[in-house]
Amino acid sequence: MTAAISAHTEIADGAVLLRSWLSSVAQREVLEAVRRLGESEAGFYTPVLRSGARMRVRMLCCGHHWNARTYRYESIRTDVDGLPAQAIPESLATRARGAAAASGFAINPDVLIVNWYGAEGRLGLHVDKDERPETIEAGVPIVSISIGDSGLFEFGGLRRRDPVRRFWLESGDAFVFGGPARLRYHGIARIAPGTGPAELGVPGRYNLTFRQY
Ligand SMILES: O=C(O)CCC(=O)C(=O)O
Repeated sequence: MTAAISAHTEIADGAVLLRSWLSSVAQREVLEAVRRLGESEAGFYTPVLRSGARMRVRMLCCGHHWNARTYRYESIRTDVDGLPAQAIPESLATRARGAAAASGFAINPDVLIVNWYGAEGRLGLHVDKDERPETIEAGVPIVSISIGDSGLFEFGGLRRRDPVRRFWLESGDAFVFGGPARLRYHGIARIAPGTGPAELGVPGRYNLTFRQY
């Protein structure tokens, strides 16, 4: 096995792209953990927003469930099926801590949101601001890990109208944004179907965001 080469790129103050952070073996381990979560009773669902719109991504939350209607975290999936959120697998939490440390941050993740994008998947520009004010003010980062097809990531500023930078998040990449970048707008413009590593056999793109509530 050849180790993955990890390039560390500062995209903005507090925002670090760890290109090829995960080796192909590590990507497979993450994928297996995600598959196990997805096969559990409290698996993937399509969130419906309070506007009634269905999100163009399937989702699964661990640790705490993010309610798409109230934008609040809760212990059971009241907007889905009333099931308790699954625990975050320790093997995944360890990866998040490692990516944060490599980017100059620390996180004790107690929320994991897995997004599963199909070919038409996307996620509009938004800010992750539903975590506790204390952790946001402390600049505790969001740690994002991507597996499967590439996703065109949009990374803007602190205001919606600020210019947006676009770059592809590829399988095995980690992206960490905290400190002054914690409340920047971001989203996924589109997916490039069929670009994921063939040997992984991922149906689309998984993105894992680890947060500290
Ligand atoms: O899929 C991605 O890379 C971004 C995910 C995201 O922004 C989110 O879950 O809030």
